[in-house]
Amino acid sequence: MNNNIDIKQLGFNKQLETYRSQHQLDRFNVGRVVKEHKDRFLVLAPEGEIESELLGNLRYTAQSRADLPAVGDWVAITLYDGNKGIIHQVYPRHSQLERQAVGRSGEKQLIATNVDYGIIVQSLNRDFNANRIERYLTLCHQANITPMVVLSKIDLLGRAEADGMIQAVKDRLPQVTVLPLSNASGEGMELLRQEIQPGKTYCLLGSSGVGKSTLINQLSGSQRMDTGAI
Ligand SMILES: Nc1nc2c(ncn2[C@@H]2O[C@H](COP(=O)(O)OP(=O)(O)OP(=O)(O)O)[C@@H](O)[C@H]2O)c(=O)[nH]1
Ligand SMILES: [Mg+2]
Repeated sequence: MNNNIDIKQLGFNKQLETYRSQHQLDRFNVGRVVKEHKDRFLVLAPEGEIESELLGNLRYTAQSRADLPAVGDWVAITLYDGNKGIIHQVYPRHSQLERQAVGRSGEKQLIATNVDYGIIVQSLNRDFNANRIERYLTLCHQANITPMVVLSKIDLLGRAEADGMIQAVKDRLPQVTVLPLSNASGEGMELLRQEIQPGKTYCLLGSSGVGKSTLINQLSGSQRMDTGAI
């Protein structure tokens, strides 16, 4: 179905290639986890979409959830039956996005790994909350992810009011790229497109209703990964 996947476009870089040869992982196939459901992982590899399971040993030797594959991970796999795979090893991660799990275990829940940029989406309508942006910035910082801020729904405000809010966010976050846009009118979309680089992984962060899914639909054709609301 999805053959000829170019893993370089998915983010497989020189560093990972070097790791692969230095750790004798050339004897395995390589792919990236894009979906996780219970004990099953969907892996994109040059051979296609591979329905994968964990090698038993990997599960038994894992000390915590963080040792098991998550969405975004590069994995060493063996293939069988054309589109099935066994995951033997997880490549080292350069970033790790997690949240505190609900319940008393207190264990961190892994949301996504190897994300390069976190796009913090905040709508400029009445739900706007500058402190919430700060919390997502902290999350990105802890995860080793470069943040960007998208201010959505600028069409719902008058020009002067929108400009004032946008400027206030820019003044408060001088180090961060801040992009105002409207999914409704398309204004600002081109500037966001120009920010998006091939071979990089982006993750949208933001509350329910701010326009993340709508934005993903608009950006079709570029690298993307929907990891749900945090
Ligand atoms: N006016 C206006 N409406 C928008 C804009 N972006 C999204 N919406 C609307 O806002 C609503 C919520 O958008 P979604 O894309 O579903 O929001 P979401 O962030 O994916 O929400 P969750 O999936 O619940 O986390 C939808 O009705 C969209 O049509 C925008 O820029 N302007
Ligand atoms: Mg959504």
